[in-house]
Amino acid sequence: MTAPEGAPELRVDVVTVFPEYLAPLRLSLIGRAVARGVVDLHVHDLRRHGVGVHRAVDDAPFGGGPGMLMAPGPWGDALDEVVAAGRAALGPAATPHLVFPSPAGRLFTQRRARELAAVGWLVIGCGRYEGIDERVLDEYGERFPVLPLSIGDYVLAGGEAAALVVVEATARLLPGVLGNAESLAEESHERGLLEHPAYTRPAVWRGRAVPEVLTGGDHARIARWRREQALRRTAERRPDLLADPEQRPGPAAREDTGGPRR
Ligand code: 6GU
Repeated sequence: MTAPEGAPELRVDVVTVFPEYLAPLRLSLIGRAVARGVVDLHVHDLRRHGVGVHRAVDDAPFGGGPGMLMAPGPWGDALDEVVAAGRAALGPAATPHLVFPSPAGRLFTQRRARELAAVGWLVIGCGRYEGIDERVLDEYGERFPVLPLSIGDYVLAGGEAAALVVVEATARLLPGVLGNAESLAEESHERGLLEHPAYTRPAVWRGRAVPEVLTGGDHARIARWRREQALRRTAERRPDLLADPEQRPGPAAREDTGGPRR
């Protein structure tokens, strides 16, 4: 374990009935940021606020229907405690952004990750079962920014895997988390395009040669080729990105490659 370097860039509180699910955040790149204190990670067991001998956190939905919902009582107690502990550490005026992973949320994108990387304090409430009683979001939404976020158009068994995704995508954008070896600006989604294909040695593998442009040393031509490949790949795999004005590559992306040849 490394000694803390200074004030954390981001405090992250995760509330869940499966605290062990968040263990991967202690590994690899994000684990290093946590160990160095760049990310101040706190994982809380919702079950501590459960009701009765069974520490129940769920109940049947009003109005009927399949499955169980997470009841508001345990969530209110847990979130009040997390907010109090965070303010004790960060100051009485600190404002958490509350993220609720949900297939019914707005889509979590690279843009949203960049926004979250700047907020200073994230509290992530992981729902299980059919979700969380809506009044929890209404209640905290009167005091704090509340963001129901979906990581894609499919259904998970709970919010924990999505919380891993949100924390990893956000934390790697914090200053000092990526080393020189990892680059931000060039990668997929940072410029509204998928990344171009990439190759390393050997120059020929199983009879397959690396595209000759990459071994020729003409850097302007290489930049042009990569840009064309990124556009072609995006058109094939993700035409929705080219149609989306929020995702469309900006002027900066055009300038330093000379733009696509048409
Ligand atoms: Cl954020 N949560 C759950 N439970 N399912 C999802 C999701 C989130 N995003 C896509 N599916």
